[in-house]
Amino acid sequence: MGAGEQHEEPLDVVDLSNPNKAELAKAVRRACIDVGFFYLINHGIDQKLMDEVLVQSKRFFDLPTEEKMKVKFDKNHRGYTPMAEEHLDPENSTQGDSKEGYYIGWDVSADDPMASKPLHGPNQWPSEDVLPGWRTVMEKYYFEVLKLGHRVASLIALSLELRPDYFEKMFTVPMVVMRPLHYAAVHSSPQEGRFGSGAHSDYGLLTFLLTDENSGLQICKDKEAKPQVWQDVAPRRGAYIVNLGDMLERWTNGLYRSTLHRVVTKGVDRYSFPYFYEPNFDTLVECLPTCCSPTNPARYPPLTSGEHLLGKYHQTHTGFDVTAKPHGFENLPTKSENGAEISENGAEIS
Ligand SMILES: O=C(O)CCC(=O)C(=O)O
Ligand SMILES: [Fe+2]
Repeated sequence: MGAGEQHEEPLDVVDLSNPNKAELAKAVRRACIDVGFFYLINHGIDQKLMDEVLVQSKRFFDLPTEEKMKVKFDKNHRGYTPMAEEHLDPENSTQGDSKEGYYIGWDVSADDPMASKPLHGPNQWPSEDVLPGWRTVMEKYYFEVLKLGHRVASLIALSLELRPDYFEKMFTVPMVVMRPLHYAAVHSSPQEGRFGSGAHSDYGLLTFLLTDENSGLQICKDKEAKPQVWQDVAPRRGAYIVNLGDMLERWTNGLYRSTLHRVVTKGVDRYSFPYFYEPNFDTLVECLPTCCSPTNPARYPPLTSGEHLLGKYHQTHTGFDVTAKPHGFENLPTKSENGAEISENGAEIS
């Protein structure tokens, strides 16, 4: 196969119905080291609920723009992001991503002291008159997948020879965010720099991706390869496509991979529903004890989960004002000339 050509990548399958935890942890470890992506099956989320959130998501995106703009995303990073608002890979694309989305996070009421933190606050909801029942379905899904996130995080901990509850205390007011997405029925053109989603790696710990039956997701296992080779990841009904984010790559000292991916649309509308499982704002992301040693010292300086995520959103959302809420971080990551991210202390980060 010629350079740059695409072929389908059969991902490892992790079957959560396997009662043998050690076997499961081993399968997770292999997938996380090799690709950073796997299919998750028998995960316990009802297929009907998975179908229903996609139906409800389409109902929202079918609304007139004027109606959607009533819940346009706010300083808390919740609500509607219009078509092309996000620009995930400005270096290789000539325009914003051909998608619209809707951020739903942990609901922190406006009078809660936590609401003063960046990326925290009340969710926005379309009016019940316009979309009756929408909020109920979305909230149900949010909490069901949250439980699944805890199960998989516990497996990740086991796979790293940590206590199964290692990550538990980091999820009391988590920055878990889900984001229904609608991709426009246009043809992406990598040659001309047009993408559904530009190339990126996810920011946080784990992503649970639900998609409709339309293909489009591609991964690039070796981001340094020239030219890059992109492989299709087929949708698989009933399964989640789980992938790891930069925070976990950093936490594991580069052992687990946060793999580059993008979406190339094929002229049909496409709906997907990523669920970003991220820890509390103040969680310290510091090399895990089982991932460094005197011969393999920590490669990244510690930073908080909030600092990490704020920097990421800041880089990719044209409408996100990182200064809208005080955060006390002066060293938000910026792009270096070669595109790698650096923090102000000069360290290159993932
Ligand atoms: O829509 C997809 O298949 C992928 C979406 C994605 O990668 C993201 O939102 O981070
Ligand atoms: Fe992604």
